[in-house]
Amino acid sequence: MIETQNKFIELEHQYGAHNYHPLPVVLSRGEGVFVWDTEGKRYYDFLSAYSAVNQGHCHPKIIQALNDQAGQLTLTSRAFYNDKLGEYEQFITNYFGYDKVLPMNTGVEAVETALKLCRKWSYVKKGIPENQAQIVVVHGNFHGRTLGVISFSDDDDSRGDFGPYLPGFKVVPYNDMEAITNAIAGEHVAGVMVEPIQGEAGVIVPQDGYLKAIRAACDEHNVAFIADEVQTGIGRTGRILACDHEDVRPDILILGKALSGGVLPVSAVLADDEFMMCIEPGQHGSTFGGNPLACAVATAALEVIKDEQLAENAETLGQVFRKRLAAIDSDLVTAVRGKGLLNAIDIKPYGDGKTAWDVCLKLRDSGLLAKQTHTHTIRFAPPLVINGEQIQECANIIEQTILNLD
Ligand code: IF1
Repeated sequence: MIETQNKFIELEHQYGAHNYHPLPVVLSRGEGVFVWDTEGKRYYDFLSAYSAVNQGHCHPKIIQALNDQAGQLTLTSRAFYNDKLGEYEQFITNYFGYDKVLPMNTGVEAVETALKLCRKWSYVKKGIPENQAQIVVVHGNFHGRTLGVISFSDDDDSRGDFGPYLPGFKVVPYNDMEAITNAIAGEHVAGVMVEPIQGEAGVIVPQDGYLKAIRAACDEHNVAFIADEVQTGIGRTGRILACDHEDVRPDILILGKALSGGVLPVSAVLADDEFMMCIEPGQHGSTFGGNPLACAVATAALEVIKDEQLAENAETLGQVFRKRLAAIDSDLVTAVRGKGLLNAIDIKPYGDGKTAWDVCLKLRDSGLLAKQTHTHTIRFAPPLVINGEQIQECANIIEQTILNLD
């Protein structure tokens, strides 16, 4: 039986780039909070494809939208109009409260788009001298894998041996109000981009008021506040957007991942006309950006979030879950943190140098899939459709696994 799984693993090893080191499990089906491996074993998915399946795997309403559109018209390119994009643009701009949207595909494409938009606005509207625009970013940032974006990463794996790097970025410590507000006041600053909660850095939740301080400094110095909500958005942290926890409205909002419910790559940049109208025809684009299939899927994915009150569910069950994690009676757990259903624990090395990876292997054996980040942290991010009984069952699995680590 296991040889079937090994066959799939060996095929990936032989014919695929080795740019990941996956947990040894081979999945073949997903539904709601569950995934199944090729042997038919069921797991709770506590990664949600890095928060792309907030609505649960293969949500019926989203799949229905996909199927209905797939046989009708999937792609026109933006060389022509179609009967899906305009209505989607009206829907999503009303949903998030912005004048306009620029539709893209992957998260990093939306991040690159936001950075270009910010630079363009700073030259056209703010009057920064050409090629002098500076964008403030923070230590521990993760915004994607393109050359431009890794240029301001301070993670060796993401950045090493990919130079030369894109200039025009100032990196300051995360969650340091003075550092970021001073940087925003600097010369030729066009914008500041942060994750409201840092995902890959290990679910780093900034102090209350951090986002408000950034917003105030941006207002004072006419700097664009760019929020990367690719991972924290669409209900994940207990509000529709993580910025909503501080009632802060970014100037440029970046969405991805769960914008499609994990069905196909859909991302978006939202902004008011002050910014968005700085881009003129021919100055930015994408073959698949805003395709009819993406429009149909993303509309359904966003409707599900509100119809099923998934942000509210994330808020309620996130509190229950963190309370359970904090109650685990083990000195191996050195920290519990998160918001909504984006949570993480830090695990001390144990046994003969075993780390969070080994804990994830044990969790897998107990029917729960999670992934470590940066050696000692395990991120727990189930689909937001999880219910109270299931969150308790999963807390039991995590607790029992940790209490029985050898
Ligand atoms: C990988 C995690 C990493 C993101 C934020 C933009 C993007 C991401 C805040 C780019 C993507 C993914 C990428 C994937 C692992 C995962 C990830 F934090 F979610 F866990 F790496 F940090 N902004 N995050 O988190 O979106 O282009 O991938 O659609 O690259 O290993 P993308």
